[in-house]
Amino acid sequence: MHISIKEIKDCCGNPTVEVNYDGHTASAPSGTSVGKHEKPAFRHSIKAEISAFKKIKSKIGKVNIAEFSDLAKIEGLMTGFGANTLIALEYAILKSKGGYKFLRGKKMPSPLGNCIGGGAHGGTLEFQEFLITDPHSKTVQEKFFRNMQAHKLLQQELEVMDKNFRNQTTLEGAWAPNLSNEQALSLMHQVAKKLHMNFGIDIAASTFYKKNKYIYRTQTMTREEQIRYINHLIREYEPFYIEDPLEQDDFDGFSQLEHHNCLIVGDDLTATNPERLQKAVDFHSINAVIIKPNQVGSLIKTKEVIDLARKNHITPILSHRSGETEDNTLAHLAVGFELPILKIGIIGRERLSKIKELIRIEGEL
Ligand code: 2PG
Ligand code: MG
Repeated sequence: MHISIKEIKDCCGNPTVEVNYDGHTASAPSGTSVGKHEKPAFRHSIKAEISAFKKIKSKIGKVNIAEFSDLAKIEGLMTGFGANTLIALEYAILKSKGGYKFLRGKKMPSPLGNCIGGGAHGGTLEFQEFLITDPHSKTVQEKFFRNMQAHKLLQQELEVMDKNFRNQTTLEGAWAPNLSNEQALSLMHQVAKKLHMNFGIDIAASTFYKKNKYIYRTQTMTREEQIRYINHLIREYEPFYIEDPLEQDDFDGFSQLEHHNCLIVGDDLTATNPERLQKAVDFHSINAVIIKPNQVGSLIKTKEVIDLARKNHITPILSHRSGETEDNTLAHLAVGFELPILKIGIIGRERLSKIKELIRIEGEL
């Protein structure tokens, strides 16, 4: 069987790997706001990892993969590797076995699209992402068109609100205006209401948490102030979704947020790691969790996190990374694992490749 590996660049220019397994190629993404509990993309240098991979590829080729759990045998051979090499290989294997069909799922996710952004992804807002989704349309294609409509409408609104707006975008193709967090929140609230859609935010709070304080451009907040502030934002703007509103180790703080009408989502908090999700369950920290296979660097563990979330009534949400490639495996994982929400961008080839594949799968189903 043919197996090969090569270095490529993701959309942010970061090095990553593309693996070819039996004629099927796949690659792994990487993040910009990387949580401290994530597995590193590469253990040593990417070059060292590529040559180590070449040494064991004949062993990999001999592993018989008849069902998903057989990937554990591949993972057993790759313990010394970083997240990206193993994920790229597992994605390529998954593709060679029929993608979503191999995972036996059939349900389409709702795309949650990134419209406005800041934080580590560029621009002046501290909050990293302002996202939108359409709860009413029936098909993925309609839902995606509605996300595009919101993205377009927001562009027009931003041209009026922000004199310095020149269509700047973040790494994920969201608009990067010169506004305050609350101006952006209020705009999202209005646009979502007008279009009968739901909006959410990824605060990515760890990116502006320094020396036990949340550092905003115009003020500094203690942990208690940040908790009160987030609860105020939930009441005032009614987002349906709020991701990483507190720093990545504050399991108890997450439990003090208002969970009744809002999805309180762990991303850096849980890092797609079964032990960290169990801790979040014990603390009642969250009612939704971000699933990013490259955070944990294993599809077997990713599945474990999804199962554990479901068992505890926590909504699993599959997510892209800021540094994506044009690989479309994410679409297959969303359908194959029947994840209800896919967090993804709205513009940019590396985002559209997943959406197009989802729409293609929808046609097939
Ligand atoms: C996030 C992600 C994706 P990054 O924080 O949720 O939007 O960003 O890939 O930079 O970690
Ligand atoms: Mg996040």
